[in-house]
Amino acid sequence: MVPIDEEEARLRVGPPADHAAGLEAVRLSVANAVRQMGVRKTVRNLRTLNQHDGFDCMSCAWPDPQGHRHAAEFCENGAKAVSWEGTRDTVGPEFFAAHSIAELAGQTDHWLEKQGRLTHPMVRRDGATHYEPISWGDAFALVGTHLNALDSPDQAVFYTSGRASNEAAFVYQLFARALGTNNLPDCSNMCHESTGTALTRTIGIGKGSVTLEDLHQADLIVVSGQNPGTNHPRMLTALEVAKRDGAKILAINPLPEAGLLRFDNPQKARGLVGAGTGLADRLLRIRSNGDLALWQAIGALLLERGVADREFIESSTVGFDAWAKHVADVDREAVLAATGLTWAEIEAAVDMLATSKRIVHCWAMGITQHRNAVATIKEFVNVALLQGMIGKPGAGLCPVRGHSNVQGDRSMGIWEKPPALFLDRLRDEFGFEPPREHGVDAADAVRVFRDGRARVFIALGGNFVAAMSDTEVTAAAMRGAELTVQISTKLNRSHLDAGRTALILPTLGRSEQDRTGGRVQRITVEDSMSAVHASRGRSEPAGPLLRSEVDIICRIAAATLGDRHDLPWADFAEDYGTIRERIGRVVPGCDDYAHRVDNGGFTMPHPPRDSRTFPTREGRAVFTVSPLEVMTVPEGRLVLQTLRSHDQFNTTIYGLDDRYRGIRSGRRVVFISAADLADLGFADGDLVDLVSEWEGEERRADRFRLVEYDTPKGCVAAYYPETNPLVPLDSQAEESGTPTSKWVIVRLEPAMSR
Ligand SMILES: Nc1nc2c(c(=O)[nH]1)N[C@H]1C(S)=C(S)[C@@H](COP(=O)(O)OP(=O)(O)OC[C@H]3O[C@@H](n4cnc5c(=O)[nH]c(N)nc54)[C@H](O)[C@@H]3O)O[C@H]1N2
Ligand SMILES: Nc1nc2c(c(=O)[nH]1)N[C@H]1C(S)=C(S)[C@@H](COP(=O)(O)OP(=O)(O)OC[C@H]3O[C@@H](n4cnc5c(=O)[nH]c(N)nc54)[C@H](O)[C@@H]3O)O[C@H]1N2
Ligand SMILES: [Mo]
Repeated sequence: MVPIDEEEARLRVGPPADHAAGLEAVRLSVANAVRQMGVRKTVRNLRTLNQHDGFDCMSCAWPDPQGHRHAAEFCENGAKAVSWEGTRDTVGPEFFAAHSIAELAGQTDHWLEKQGRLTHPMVRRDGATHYEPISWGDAFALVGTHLNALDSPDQAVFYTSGRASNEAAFVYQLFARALGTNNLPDCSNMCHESTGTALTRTIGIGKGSVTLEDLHQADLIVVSGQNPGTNHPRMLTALEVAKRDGAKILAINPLPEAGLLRFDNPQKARGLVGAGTGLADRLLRIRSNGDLALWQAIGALLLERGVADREFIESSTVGFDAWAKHVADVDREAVLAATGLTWAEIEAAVDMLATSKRIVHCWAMGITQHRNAVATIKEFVNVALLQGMIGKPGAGLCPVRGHSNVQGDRSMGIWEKPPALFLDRLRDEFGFEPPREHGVDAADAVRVFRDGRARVFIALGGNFVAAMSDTEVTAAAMRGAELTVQISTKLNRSHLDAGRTALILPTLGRSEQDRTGGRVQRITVEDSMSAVHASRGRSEPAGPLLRSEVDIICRIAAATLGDRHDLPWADFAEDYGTIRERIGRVVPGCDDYAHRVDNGGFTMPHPPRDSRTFPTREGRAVFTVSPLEVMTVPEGRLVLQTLRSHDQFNTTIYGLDDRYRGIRSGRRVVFISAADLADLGFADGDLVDLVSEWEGEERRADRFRLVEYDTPKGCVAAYYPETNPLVPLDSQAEESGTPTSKWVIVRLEPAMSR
């Protein structure tokens, strides 16, 4: 293990970058790929990544261009994800014999995943100190025995991380519902759930309303609470295209993220040689959680200036008058306090909105992971509706999704609150009555294990223990489970803080060839803009024993349900085409699914985008009124946002650098303003412990280096998942239940020397 002090000694802090990507990024990504995969595999993988007949990048949900694609249709971080999956290192029985679970638990998240790909099914028997090998057959039988011994199917929880394919997701939810539970939490609960909640209420569908083409055609793109240079690098290309055609970009972020400032497109000679494209025309350096206030003020100012698409408001919306009255009364002092902006800055943003004809609003975790996230997103919608910026070319709402298939998984029914229509169609297709009662979301999943109300936890990918808030509580809850089953590619925290009996089931990654049932199988995915297409990996699997996700789920299902409900698990695994036939008959908007994905894919219907129809209760788009609440921070305390470095994918830590923010060889840093350092009597470089305060409780994360940074006073930032122990389980967004990962009240204490 790398002790924290050693990491502390290695940590280097330099100046942050003022631009993203460029030649440096390409060089780094290819060199890293070759190191991990070797030359041949690197060429094969990177050549097929995001190509029409290749595999879909697993790094984010950004869409691919419809027509022409570059020979290198990927970004630095996509290449990292592929290399990480394609590594030649493996973790097999010898590894687990040599390392006890307790010993592995002392390692960092970076170290754990870096050991390589999981190659054998492994079990930790109740009371054992080590994992030992188990045959696939015994593993499936073991899961079946535990599930069949439950008093109620609701004692089982089926988690999904958003990398699972549509086919895997479909059979997984079918299995859970055939067993009798809607306990299908997913990573979306921690991610864009606030978006889904807000959009379903206001426009009648929980997905974004734009295509890539709309972004290209926009004349204003607003990017709120998102760091695309790191997390959606290919989005920078779309921003560049729009800018070339005269679009303006308004970015709203507490931090001056490099990718928002300037972009050197590595796919173009221009990017290779020189200056690149300046991106944001205006960057509003907002205080954490100031967005609700900002957008209410923007609404008020637009109204004052008489900006409104009256015809659209009349014909297609309800609630305008109440909203207009509400924002007209907005308290300007409160807005200034909440945002930390000047009135002139807000007016300047309003100028940009008022003079634009085609506006796209983009947002991500800086918006969704707040207590009032749903209200903030509803406010984006209010302003978009006011200007009629939905359902016309170049305009719309663009929540930028995280995991590459998180949106597809939802479409396939991975949801603890499934719509009645979906369940009806499932019943009609498969001839059993699915459960109607809502299941648990991610936070409730922790609660039911903590309280001994659930016994079996199955995870289709992901790293629930490290990704979820309140790490200590979540880990203890999982250790209390009778059985945990992790379908995984790499070793992670969730295999160590696992149930009394614990299974690790190694699975194929997306870049690998899937020969389940003796034929080459394809899978399908849906991107952030509702485009569905096929994906097929070509690499040799990391080991001969690996099984596909679909195969593993179907076999667990068969071992559990036998011929209950007469579901054709063997056929599904034999030929994924038979799953696609069923998807076509069950999932709304997927008619003729198998045929359409065979022919190059299609875009899922989206009534507001397609025809300005709004499937809400009112049958129209809905203006909503949200009270303006200014979240305050107690004296001497700071608000912490927990975010991603450039060298990680969620809990997967590729390396210890965060190039754009000037950090090398370490992750335990807290970005803090000079003013806060001075006020609190600390200096740049000091080591501190972070103590979070929540309803009389305290949570700690020790030994972080303070880094003076250009962040608003009172607002500090540090990396996730190291800071997840600080996020209280009960600190959740209203209505959506998303953990408030961007709003954690902390105080700093000098680190005790060791
Ligand atoms: N390489 C890479 N790609 C990824 C991921 C990854 O970890 N690595 N993760 C994937 C996933 S699952 C997701 S969900 C996305 C995440 O993509 P992002 O949402 O870009 O991820 P974060 O790092 O959480 O960044 C949050 C941004 O919001 C800003 N912010 C924080 N609080 C506020 C606020 O109150 N108001 C405003 N306006 N801004 C705020 C932060 O300064 C930061 O720039 O990326 C996906 N893509
Ligand atoms: N504090 C804080 N917490 C957060 C966030 C935050 O911003 N701040 N962000 C939240 C967000 S947006 C999200 S989406 C969640 C992410 O939560 P998760 O999706 O649960 O976590 P990941 O880190 O993406 O999961 C990584 C693991 O997935 C497995 N894996 C990788 N590829 C595959 C595959 O192809 N198949 C299978 N079966 N397994 C695979 C590997 O074993 C790897 O260790 O975290 C959330 N947690
Ligand atoms: Mo996410």
